[in-house]
Amino acid sequence: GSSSSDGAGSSSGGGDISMGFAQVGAESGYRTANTESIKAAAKSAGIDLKFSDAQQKQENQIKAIRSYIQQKVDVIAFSPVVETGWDTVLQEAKRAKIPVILTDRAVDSKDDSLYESFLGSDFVVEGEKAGDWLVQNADTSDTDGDGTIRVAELQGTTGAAPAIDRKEGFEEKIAADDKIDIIASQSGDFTRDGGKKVMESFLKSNDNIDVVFAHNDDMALGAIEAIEAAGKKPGTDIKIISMDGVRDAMQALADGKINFIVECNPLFGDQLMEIAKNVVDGKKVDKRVLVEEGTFDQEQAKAALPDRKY
Ligand code: GYE
Repeated sequence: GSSSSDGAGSSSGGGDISMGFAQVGAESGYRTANTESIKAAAKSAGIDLKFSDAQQKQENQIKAIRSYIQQKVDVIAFSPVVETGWDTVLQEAKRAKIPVILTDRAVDSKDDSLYESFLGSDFVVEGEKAGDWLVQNADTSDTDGDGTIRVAELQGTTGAAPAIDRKEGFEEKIAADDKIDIIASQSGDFTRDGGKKVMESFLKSNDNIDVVFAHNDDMALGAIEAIEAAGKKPGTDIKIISMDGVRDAMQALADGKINFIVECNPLFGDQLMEIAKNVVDGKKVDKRVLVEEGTFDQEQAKAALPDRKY
């Protein structure tokens, strides 16, 4: 790294690069898999990783980033819990000449010189895939056969890029069919407990929900508990569309309790370490690096489960 004095002879990659990583939290299966991927990749790349968990609070992430600046790490990476409010701390990093890499979630800033690269999924596309599926499966998704497909939406963390973008992509696609209506929409904060509680309250005030659109698997799994507790059959009485593709949800998909999952892949640790090395070496890196992902229906989930890595 820039502060190294003995790295010149080492071609093993990594050398003594230090990285400060400010994680969102441990709110979901996606997140814990992402954390494991980053820790394992840092280790095998020989990068000295300083890791912090912000418990889904922006102020904690900002504190962590400031402490990495103080420690003069070679590179900072983080997954911004919400989109806005980052300019000040990112300017501090820039002034300290510490490059920043965004992972997983984007920031909403006019100044794109505040970060070197953004590595993560395209959440609008993910929302579109979910919306397309519903439009294509509209007939069987009108579970009470009354001519209207009533969707209850479990949103991710308020202000987070994946919550904003998945909603946008989904709404754009379902607009093609005026029988499809979002009748309730609330944040379950990407947690199982949040999904369960919000679904319980949706079920109390609406007895004709046909479809749940959950912005992640954990909330879908919480919703399944609430639906079963209300005496209904998830996947049949109420169709469920979810996102991420974590093992528990893939199992629920294979078991018929979820109907469709849009994959969101958290296993980009190795890609991140590669970008970090290049950034620290002063090489040019792509400003936007996408993570590859697909979708699963029930049969595809059965086939994919044995090799599922997260
Ligand atoms: O879908 C959700 C997690 O930012 C893509 O965050 C990520 C989302 C993921 O809590 O499970």
